[in-house]
Amino acid sequence: MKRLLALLATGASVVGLTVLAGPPAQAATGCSAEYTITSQWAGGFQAGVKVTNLGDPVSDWTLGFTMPDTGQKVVQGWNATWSQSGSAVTATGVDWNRTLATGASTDLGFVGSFTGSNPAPTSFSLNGVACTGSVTDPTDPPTDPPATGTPADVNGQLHVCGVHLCNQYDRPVQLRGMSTHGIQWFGSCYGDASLDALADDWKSDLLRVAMYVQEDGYETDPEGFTRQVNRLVDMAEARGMYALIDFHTLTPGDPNYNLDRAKTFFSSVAARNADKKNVIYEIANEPNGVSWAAVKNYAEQVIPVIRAADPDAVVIVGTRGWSSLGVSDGSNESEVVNNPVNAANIMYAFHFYAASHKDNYRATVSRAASQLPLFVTEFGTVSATGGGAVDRASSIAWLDLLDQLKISYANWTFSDADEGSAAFKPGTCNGSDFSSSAVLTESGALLKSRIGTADNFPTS
Ligand code: IDC
Repeated sequence: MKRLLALLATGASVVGLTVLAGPPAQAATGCSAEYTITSQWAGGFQAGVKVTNLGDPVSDWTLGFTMPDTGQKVVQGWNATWSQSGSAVTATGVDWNRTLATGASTDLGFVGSFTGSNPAPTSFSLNGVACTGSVTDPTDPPTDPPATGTPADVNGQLHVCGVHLCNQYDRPVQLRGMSTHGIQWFGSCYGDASLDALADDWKSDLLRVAMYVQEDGYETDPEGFTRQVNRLVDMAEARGMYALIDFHTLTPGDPNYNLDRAKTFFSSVAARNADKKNVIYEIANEPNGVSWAAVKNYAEQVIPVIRAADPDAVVIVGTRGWSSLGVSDGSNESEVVNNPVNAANIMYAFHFYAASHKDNYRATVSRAASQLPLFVTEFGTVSATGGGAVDRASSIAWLDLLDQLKISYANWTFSDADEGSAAFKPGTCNGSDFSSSAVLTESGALLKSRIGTADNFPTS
């Protein structure tokens, strides 16, 4: 459902408007607001608002609008400080989008609830100046010119800012990409041709390198697997993609079982890749059957090992219940919020499988996203077994939510495994075609279409 509202004003009033340059006799004011409901479910919805300043530059702004139905409430918003009093909603700019030049836009959004109907808001205003007028042509929205260069070139060294992943310009970014399957099994899927396709055709921002520790993985040949991981880091770097180094613990679920291996592995890969800008470390894929306290203890021992060698890289910590922020073990994000890992520049992993994990998991992510830096380092479009049918509706609801919240993701898997989560049909990796639609599964086609849209990474 897409509703567009656009409001234009040129005008006379200077009420509430901060003018940056030169005191004109009458400052030009005006805004357009493009309101879009990106998904809606029983009693809830997500909406995005693109605000464009059509007047003189502002160094501070507050957007106001009115909810027409008394049951409509903003539950949680992003990219602004949101509040609501009765039917009046306000959203005030935050550090990185507080200044809006003439013609500049910023994207805000919120998760809302409603009881009766859910009509589009009315009476949009910017800094108290009512924006009235005609409707913008939705086919011609104002956009920033696309940044040129690869994802790693444009964004450079990443860091965590607030709850977001930020680029070298200190602006939030969302990376969208794919995860390998277990590299001990699917090595033939990760050669030059397939990674060229991932970078050039899929326009993937990242490659997650899933290095299982058990199941014939790292523990059987630490040096060999370390070499394989480094090789894939280099191949991602050569194609301008980020590389997420995934220490793929799964069974046993207590990451402390692999603590010594993790220290050995991460001290080696962090030293070897310290000067690269494209590396992110994921220290435990899916803790399970273990308390958050035990996971936190593991993280607080492994992170210093990484920092000693590579001080500025982002580190991602798995969460309880197969990286469900505890939900799959009957808990929720509060155990992390109340007892966070004692380290800076870290994010927390959230995983889901769209056919198994639905509204209550999405509600958890919506809530947690304003309190914890989240990275969906793995998700599938199918059931948690990795197989079964693609749940299209749930997958799209998830991807829309992640886009709105600017949460980065990697999809399981960029492989030709004989299971519904694989992007390629079985046998594809024996051939040389990784680009045509003929080799894609339903899941692969869906993900390629989502990942391949323009990134529009901010560059200032
Ligand atoms: C699955 C693979 C499957 C393999 C199995 C056991 O798809 O081929 O036999 O692991 O190693 C996860 C895990 C991920 C799982 C995936 C699907 O991180 O290793 O892969 N899954 O079951 N968490 C939830 C689902």
